[in-house]
Amino acid sequence: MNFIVLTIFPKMFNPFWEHGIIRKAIEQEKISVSAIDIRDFATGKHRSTDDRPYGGGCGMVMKPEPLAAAIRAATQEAPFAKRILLTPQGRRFDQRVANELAALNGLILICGRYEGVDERICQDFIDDEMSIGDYILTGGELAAMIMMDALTRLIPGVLGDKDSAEKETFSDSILKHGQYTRPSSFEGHDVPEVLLSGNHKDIDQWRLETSLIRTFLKRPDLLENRALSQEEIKILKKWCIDIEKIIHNQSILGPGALPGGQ
Ligand code: 4GY
Repeated sequence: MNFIVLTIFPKMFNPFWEHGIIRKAIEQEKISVSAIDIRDFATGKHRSTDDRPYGGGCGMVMKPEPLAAAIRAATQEAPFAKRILLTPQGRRFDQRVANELAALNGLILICGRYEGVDERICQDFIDDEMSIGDYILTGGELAAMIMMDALTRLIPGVLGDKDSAEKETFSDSILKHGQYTRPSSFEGHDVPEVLLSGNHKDIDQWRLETSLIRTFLKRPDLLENRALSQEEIKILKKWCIDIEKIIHNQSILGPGALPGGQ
């Protein structure tokens, strides 16, 4: 995947590109990255990239000419890349969209600043608008990094094989189970015994069950929008039966009849 970012702050991307998995992906040529400084395409004595809004009002607007020239230069470098403007007005970026975009071979990520970019850029020079969430940043740069980060880890060979297998089973719609490492007892809290058992069938079952219950408790919206597997339906039904048993016993015997009742 070829990422080209257009920004007035190209140096913001250096620390991001120089660390961890992203750095490794660049070194192994799984991705290539470059930043184009929009100011390089600005003309005039001050090389300004912003100007006052027509109609008045506070703040500045990103001028169209330097941005258009920068987008043209990027398109020449990567003719088939999709041109995306980062803005809260865009389509919401989530794991599903990430999976979709990770299959592309190039993205030109356009980072606005000030109060926004001239509307004519949005109309004629971009293919899509994307938002990373309903909040307003001071510029699109952090949003571009978030997209590159989420996309890079989906590219085959960037994470270990073990990780990618896991990605398929859970991916976009269920929360991850709890994870533990040594020591097996930490400040009075023990690692669940099944994880020490060495029984991989039991471990997989435990992981699926805890993933499901977590998702049900913390993010039920994710389950509602999910095509459940046979295995998952089985687990959910088992909980239903267990809960119904508890209610049934209470209604027949009454709470006072149970041990611990008064
Ligand atoms: N949210 N998702 C976002 C953003 C900053 C003014 C246009 C977001 O993607 N980008 O808040 N971007 C604005 C700042 C110009 C971009």
